[in-house]
Amino acid sequence: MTRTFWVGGNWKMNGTVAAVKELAKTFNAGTTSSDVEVVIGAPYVYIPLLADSLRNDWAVAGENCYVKASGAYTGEISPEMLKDVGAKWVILGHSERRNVLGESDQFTAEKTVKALEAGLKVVLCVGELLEEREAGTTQTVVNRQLDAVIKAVSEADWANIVIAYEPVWAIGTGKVATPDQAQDVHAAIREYLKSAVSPKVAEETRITYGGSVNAKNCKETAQKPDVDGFLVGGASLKPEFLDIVNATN
Ligand code: G2H
Repeated sequence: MTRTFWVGGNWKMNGTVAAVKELAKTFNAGTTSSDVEVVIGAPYVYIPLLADSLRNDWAVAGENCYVKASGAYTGEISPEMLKDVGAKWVILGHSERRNVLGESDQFTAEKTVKALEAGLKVVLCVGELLEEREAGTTQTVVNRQLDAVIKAVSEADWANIVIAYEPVWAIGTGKVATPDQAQDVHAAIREYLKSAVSPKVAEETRITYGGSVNAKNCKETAQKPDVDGFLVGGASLKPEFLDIVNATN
């Protein structure tokens, strides 16, 4: 089967009302191929505005969520709330959640379950730190992060999960993984899904790359057989995001 190319923006903690309107205008005017799925992750407060302003063929994502639908959890946002204000996706397990906010593999897996139950699709981020890569433990770390989710969700749930492989040493550093480095880890992730979940899930799950992706470096990586798209941070706040969306053209 062919996996539909998937490109996500991750605005992180950036934006203003004016910038959201301006970016939506820029993206709405862009020509994109019909066989690419595009999702923009925005800070909670801008989701309703973005969902209202953005072209209908692109979707909006939250960048995180909590594990309860409602209740006394001051400051948290539920998957149900994200859905209520127009998000169709949520980014979970981003390395900034794992490494800056201290979120565990298990908490990420619990969030994944709750988000899927609420009807959101999930961008599940995994990736190793520089010292883990240098110690040769990249695949052990990535498999461990995946394992928590594999144990928590059903085989059918994988139809609503996109994996984003984001080596932490490449995030926001300008130090992008080479096309071969990305391909090697993506192929190993697919192999792992084959044994730990099923050959069908391995074949059908989109595995995207994130970490300093830009309009210049995306083309070659996009050609790799196990790279099914990108999760883009800094460059998703610029018009060049449209070139990344069109990376396979
Ligand atoms: C990795 C990526 C988006 P950037 O975090 O998720 O950010 O493209 O800025 O490295």
